[in-house]
Amino acid sequence: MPATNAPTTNSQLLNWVEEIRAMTAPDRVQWCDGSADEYAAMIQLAVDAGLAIQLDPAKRPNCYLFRSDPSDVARVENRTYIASRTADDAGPTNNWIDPEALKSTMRGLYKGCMAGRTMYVIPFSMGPVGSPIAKIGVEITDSPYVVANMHTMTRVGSKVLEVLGADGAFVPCLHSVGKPLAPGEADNGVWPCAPLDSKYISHFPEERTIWAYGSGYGGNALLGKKCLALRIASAQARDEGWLAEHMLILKLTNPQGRVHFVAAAFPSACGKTNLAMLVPTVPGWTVQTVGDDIAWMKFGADGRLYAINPEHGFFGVAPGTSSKSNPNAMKTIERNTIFTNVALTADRDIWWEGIGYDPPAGEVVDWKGKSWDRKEVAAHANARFTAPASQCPAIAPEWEDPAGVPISAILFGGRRPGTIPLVHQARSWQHGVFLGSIVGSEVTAAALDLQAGTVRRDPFAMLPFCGYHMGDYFAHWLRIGETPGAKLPKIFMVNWFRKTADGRWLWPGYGENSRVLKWVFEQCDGTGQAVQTPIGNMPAPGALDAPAGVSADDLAELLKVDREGWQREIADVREKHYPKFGAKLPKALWDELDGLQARLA
Ligand code: OXD
Ligand code: MN
Repeated sequence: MPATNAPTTNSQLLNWVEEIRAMTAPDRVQWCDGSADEYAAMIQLAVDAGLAIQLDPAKRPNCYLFRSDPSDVARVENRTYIASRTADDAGPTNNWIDPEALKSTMRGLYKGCMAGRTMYVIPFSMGPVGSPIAKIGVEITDSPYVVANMHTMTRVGSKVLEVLGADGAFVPCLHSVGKPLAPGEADNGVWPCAPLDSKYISHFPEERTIWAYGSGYGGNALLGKKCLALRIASAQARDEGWLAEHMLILKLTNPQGRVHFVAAAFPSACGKTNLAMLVPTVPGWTVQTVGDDIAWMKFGADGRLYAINPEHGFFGVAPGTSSKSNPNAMKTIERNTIFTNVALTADRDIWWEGIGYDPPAGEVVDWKGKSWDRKEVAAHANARFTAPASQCPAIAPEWEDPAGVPISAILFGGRRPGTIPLVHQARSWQHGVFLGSIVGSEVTAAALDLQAGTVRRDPFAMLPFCGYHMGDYFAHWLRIGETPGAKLPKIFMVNWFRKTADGRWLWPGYGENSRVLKWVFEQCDGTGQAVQTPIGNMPAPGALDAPAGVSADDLAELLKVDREGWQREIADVREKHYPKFGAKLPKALWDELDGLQARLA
């Protein structure tokens, strides 16, 4: 019986573990303590099963490479469900199934699904253990890969059970790879998962419960990240008056040592991790990292919003990461890192497209485990590194402060070759919510039903991650702005991705983005020089220096109000974007759209 050696007296937890054990029928149950020995044991199991390869310890100590099944390489949005009691609570932009019907289907899948495997019980904290902003989850999984990744991405172990106590609340997170083993069968080098049409990433927001089945990869399987810290937490935040957001958090210090903390939301693939770890080109300024993907923000006694990064590591996209794009990330992954779906070099090191150097001589093995033919990519486009945040050379000393850090500015951005200027500041909180609601990113390659060159709107970068109706989510943001005594952050929209008509980048990006951060800082500090425009405040002439290679004309283009472009933007929002949210789209946002149109006329 599992309960006999369970390291907790929490009866809700014990009952749940027993219920899942009876349903999934594992060979054994193991309670995870979060120790280094446990991590090493998980990795050893994976190595023995032919699922992991140790990299050269002289070059990359304690680093391992995993290769997933080619069908199990990314989040599966079309298999991700928000099973709230009514379809209207999930809203038109989430997949909804009746919760009882979904549970009945999934119980059928879970029945006996852990046969031949160990069931691991992982108590974890999202946020510093015991922080008033943190939340406890418990993940049950049959995957040693998940256990090892959860060690890095969350705080796992006995301390969490102490805080949970005999009657504390936790979010139950159930996960199985969906590949039971017959007697005597082993994985034998084959990444275990289920076929696409039996994968389910299910959320029950009223019950604060997650059931995932069939995928062993990333956000589908490490349930603390997108599932708990965004989809379930966003529903909790709505009910409790705080914010659970898809945002990085950075600390910005000026040459005089003054500090402002900034949170920023960008859709996937817009360089959030790079911005969080940016090395400024402006002399005397520093950027330090608090988080690269998720921010939980609550009001402090002084009326400011305080943010924590609920995560404990980085699950970053490897391709494109280089000493130029992100030197701090490259240093972070020098040791104690799990790599998934990158290429393996002849000298047993990692390699990927955009790493900034050619692979050394000799055979390169691609992410599928085949000798690389140099025709297809060597690393999968969504190959990842899982590395401890504490290893980041730019980690901010406050990153584990249980009180969180006070946020002065919130940035929204996306990849927009035209219209959206380099930076503009919202005129008010309500206008800022409007800007968040129209965030979009250019579709860069024709994919399925998406047409290259069109804008895909991803409001607040939360479209795949909001656990309830997006119209209600906008209303929640507006309500936050009406909190009595609130000293709200200023809101900005940024765009590093402007191009000329013939496709030339207007802005170099990377470290040069510090010039924009500097203006944002000055606006927060009351020293910024700004001009009012119909779209909001923008840097006054001379307030933002052009970096080398950006001509005065380029800068003028980056900072101009493109009236025709904005008219097209307004028409797209009015005709195609806002109608998606139906009657729940707050009137205040229609008013903002009308107001913008009138100011531009
Ligand atoms: C992520 C994403 O994996 O946003 O962080 O897709
Ligand atoms: Mn993300």
